[in-house]
Amino acid sequence: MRSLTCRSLVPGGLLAALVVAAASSADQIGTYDASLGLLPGDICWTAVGANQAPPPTFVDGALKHGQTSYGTSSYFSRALPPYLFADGAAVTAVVKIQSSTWYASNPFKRTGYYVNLADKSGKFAALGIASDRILLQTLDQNWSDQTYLMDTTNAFHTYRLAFSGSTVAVFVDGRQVLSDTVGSGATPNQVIFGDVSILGASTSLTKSIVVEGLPDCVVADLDCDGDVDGSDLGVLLGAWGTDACEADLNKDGTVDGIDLGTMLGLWGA
Ligand SMILES: [Ca+2]
Ligand SMILES: [Ca+2]
Ligand SMILES: [Ca+2]
Repeated sequence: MRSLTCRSLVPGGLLAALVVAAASSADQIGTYDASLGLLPGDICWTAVGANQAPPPTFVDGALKHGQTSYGTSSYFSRALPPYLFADGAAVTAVVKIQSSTWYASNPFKRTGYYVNLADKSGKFAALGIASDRILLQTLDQNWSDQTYLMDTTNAFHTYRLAFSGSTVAVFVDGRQVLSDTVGSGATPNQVIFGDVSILGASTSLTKSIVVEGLPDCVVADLDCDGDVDGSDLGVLLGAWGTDACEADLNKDGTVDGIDLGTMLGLWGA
């Protein structure tokens, strides 16, 4: 379902700087900073949903995800290799909501902007941001919601979804406003963020996204299990000739012999 390539999003001359930046933050992955005027080279953007969302663009120095198609959930995500959260895992988004509402069709509740963390044990929580409220959602077969009413429009706010033991909390501009017990469920390993178009009118600007507390795998350890071996090779060969971002180790837009050479050079690491 990938619709975007790293090639189209990352100016090649700046890729090296991004790689260095990613390597220097051992417990941070998925870092995007609009002040750099760049999409992150270490994030593999993937559009998910029946209707593919358009590529994110820059507006006024921030990333604009939407507006996306009407009537079908569609959003940009990064699907990560299998991982388990380190204690204190968190995702922080600096977002300005331009338009969105919220939608309830029990047990599912959605808002226009969505941040989701789920690890391979099923540990799960999601933050939904609408123009008039935010929701903390945990998945434990049923959805449970904590709601905080606020006007999210007109200004950028810092939203932080943070795990601590069995608790997940939401902070807005540094102040805790919601908390709940961490959910569990069958959700795939994912970090998702972006506009959700289920409402048809979700648009926002994003200044930065930082994901913390996940294992920092070596570049060729595609399944993030601590070594580079046949299972990783299988992933790479399965993506051969495509623009699959996770397997495109040098982010030049094609999975080919260059990437294979990099993987073989790190074999067993
Ligand atoms: Ca591996
Ligand atoms: Ca392995
Ligand atoms: Ca490549």
